[in-house]
Amino acid sequence: MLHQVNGPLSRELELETSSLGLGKLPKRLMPQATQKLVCGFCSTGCSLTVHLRDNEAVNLTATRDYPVNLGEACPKGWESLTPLKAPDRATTPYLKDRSGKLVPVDWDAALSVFVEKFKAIQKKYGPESVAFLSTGQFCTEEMALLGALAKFGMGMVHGDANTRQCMATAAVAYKQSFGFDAPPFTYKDFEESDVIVFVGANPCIAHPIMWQRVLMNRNDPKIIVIDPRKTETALAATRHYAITPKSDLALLYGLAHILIRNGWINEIFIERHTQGFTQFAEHVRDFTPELVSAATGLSMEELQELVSIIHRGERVSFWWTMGINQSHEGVRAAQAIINLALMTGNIGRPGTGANSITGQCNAMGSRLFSNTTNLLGGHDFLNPEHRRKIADLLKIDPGRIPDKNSLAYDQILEQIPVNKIKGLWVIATNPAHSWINQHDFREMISRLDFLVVQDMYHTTEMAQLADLVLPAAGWGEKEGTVINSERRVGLFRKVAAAPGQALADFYIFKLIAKYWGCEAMFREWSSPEAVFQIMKKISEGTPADISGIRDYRMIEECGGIQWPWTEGQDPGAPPKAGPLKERRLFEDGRFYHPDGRARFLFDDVRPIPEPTDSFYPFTLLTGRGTSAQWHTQTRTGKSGVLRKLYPKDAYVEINPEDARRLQVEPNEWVFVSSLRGMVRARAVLTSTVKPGQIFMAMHYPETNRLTFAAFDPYSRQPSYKICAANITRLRNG
Ligand SMILES: Nc1nc2c(c(=O)[nH]1)N[C@H]1C(S)=C(S)[C@@H](COP(=O)(O)OP(=O)(O)OC[C@H]3O[C@@H](n4cnc5c(=O)[nH]c(N)nc54)[C@H](O)[C@@H]3O)O[C@H]1N2
Ligand SMILES: Nc1nc2c(c(=O)[nH]1)N[C@H]1C(S)=C(S)[C@@H](COP(=O)(O)OP(=O)(O)OC[C@H]3O[C@@H](n4cnc5c(=O)[nH]c(N)nc54)[C@H](O)[C@@H]3O)O[C@H]1N2
Ligand code: SF4
Ligand SMILES: [Mo]
Repeated sequence: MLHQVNGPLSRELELETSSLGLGKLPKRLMPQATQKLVCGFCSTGCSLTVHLRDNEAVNLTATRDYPVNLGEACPKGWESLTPLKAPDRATTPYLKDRSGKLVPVDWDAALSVFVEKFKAIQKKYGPESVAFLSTGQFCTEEMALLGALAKFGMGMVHGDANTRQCMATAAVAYKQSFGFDAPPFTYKDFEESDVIVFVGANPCIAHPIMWQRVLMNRNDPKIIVIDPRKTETALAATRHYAITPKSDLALLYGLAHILIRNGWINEIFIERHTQGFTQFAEHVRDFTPELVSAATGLSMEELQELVSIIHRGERVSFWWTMGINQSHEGVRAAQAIINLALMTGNIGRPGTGANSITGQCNAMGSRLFSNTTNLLGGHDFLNPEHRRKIADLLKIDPGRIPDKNSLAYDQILEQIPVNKIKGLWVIATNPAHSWINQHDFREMISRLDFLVVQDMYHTTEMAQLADLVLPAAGWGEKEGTVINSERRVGLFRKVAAAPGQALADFYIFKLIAKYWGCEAMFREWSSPEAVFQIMKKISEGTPADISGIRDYRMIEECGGIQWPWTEGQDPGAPPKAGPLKERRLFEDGRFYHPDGRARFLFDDVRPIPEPTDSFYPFTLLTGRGTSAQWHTQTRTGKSGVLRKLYPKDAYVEINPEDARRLQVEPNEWVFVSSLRGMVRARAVLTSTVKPGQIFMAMHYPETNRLTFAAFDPYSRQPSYKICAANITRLRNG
């Protein structure tokens, strides 16, 4: 049954379309009885089917015939519609008044102030003095428009995204090793491996539906988990190796050492498809089992056993997530995983690969198209040919494209107190909770002349610091594409009207272009789907070529399409589209470096930045707490159902032995402190953490008041995962 467009939906679309001269409501936006769309939380990219009645989304189910989730969804997915209706949605723009209070204003006032303030800052301090920080959580078309508007239209040079907190390490590692930022796998590999190695990843909590794919593996696979904590995933694994935090690099070099010593390597693959193995073999010669055992806390037998399992596997896949990426030496650790896959020939075949699992629903879109760490579509700001190519495609003056790279996230922040950056525009991220070391972060932010926050809610920690809040539509209230962990381009669809005057980020950017006076540059960028056509052209001839994806309908019909999909490739007849369903990279052994070879890259192991001492004797680990919580909880915190599934208060996991020594009782309030500060949390006694280690979930604002800002030198990703901390009892204090 088809439903009519009712009041609010048509009013909003009218505003979006008429104010921008976008013409009539396209037929495909007309609501239907059900609408499939990709989930807006994690990078798994499940498809959800929204059921509509009288043009209202009334229910949601997990889509059965989608190749990612096959009818499954996790609690966040099931509860996706609830956060849209929260009472603290930003329904108008808000401007800070003289008393420091955010008061509602209309769009015209908001955008006039936006332009006036940012232009004044640029005039006083130079064009580089305004920067943006965006996200991996909205559509690729929105990322592309924002990146182009900010850099080519508004003259900014510096812009980064929360993907720096998350994926920067994997992106740099792949780029250096493979010649392009290209996760090689397809989810089918979870089902086809006979050995599955998870390093610093807890998919039972963080990617529950990927974990379902592991459970569908019929080869009785050996599941290996390398994590200091006995996580939910470790509990379900064949073997858990509880290494000393941040000893991954030593461990991985040690495994390579034993493999080489035993002759358990694939010489043919190494010879034909790689470069640098001899030097690498030389490097790992020092990483003897004795040394590695001391560094990792694993016994020599455990090391031998782990190597034997990898050797005996015919299809070994390696998967890593934040336990590797968030590290002071994350890039080299990720590459040490890549090296293991290369030297054993475990890449390019079913059930193999050196596979980085992404985090947010569109981390991959951000890596390709946000115009932050690289020029649109994986191009290079420093390459004049690339700048000319993009300028020609967009019909703009090449001089408008910056010929230098953006500063990284932490460097942007550091420029604030020294008056180099004075205006900041924060979009769809909440760093006043999620950025490392909140004390420093807030100090830097307080030195801005003007802070704009664009979010669904006016109550986030970041919005509360803003001078101007722009109200954004969220998932389900707009359309566009997102790219999941296995490079699958999927679709967001509009199934609900955004509340009040909130607008899709896409149309906020269009309005800003108009107020800034550069709308002519974006005439062709008239709708998300028009931008998708531009992205296709930009991608042509690159490893992430999507020129063969005709339009949104084709994406829908095929159940998402993995990149690359090149113009002229035969998709088969939709909806069957057999060859489109599951594809992995490097089946021909050719990598993206000009010589076609992957590189072995390595470095010395470096000491951890903040070791424990007698004042701070505990290693504080951080990460995801439950499958019902998402990051800073601005969305998942709005669902009563989800709230029942996780602890209300910040909590700290302590080993019972330590608790006994400190006389801490279960559920007691304790102080957790680090050199950055002290917070209160409830004690949870559990042997999932080892003695001397404690764990806090990132979903509570307390956690990043303690973390220590150290960074990987290549990726500049924060090393969130460990710092030195102490526990004291409240009752004594
Ligand atoms: N429910 C839920 N799911 C999510 C998210 C969410 O907020 N909630 N966020 C999404 C996002 S953006 C991301 S990036 C992913 C993150 O997904 P994961 O990376 O799987 O989750 P984390 O809990 O951050 O970290 C994984 C593990 O790293 C371990 N670890 C800590 N230090 C080390 C170390 O030195 N070495 C090793 N080997 N392991 C270590 C931790 O103990 C933890 O169990 O989850 C995504 N999915
Ligand atoms: N200690 C510690 N800290 C961590 C981590 C850790 O493991 N340990 N993990 C890090 C990682 S991997 C990540 S990815 C970050 C995540 O950190 P954040 O990006 O700060 O976390 P979110 O809560 O997802 O913030 C997204 C914001 O965007 C808003 N939003 C959602 N959809 C839209 C939209 O369509 N448009 C607009 N304009 N706004 C929208 C939400 O309301 C929310 O305020 O946290 C990092 N912080
Ligand atoms: S696993 Fe991820 S993509 Fe799937 S329903 Fe849950 S949050 Fe959404
Ligand atoms: Mo992330």
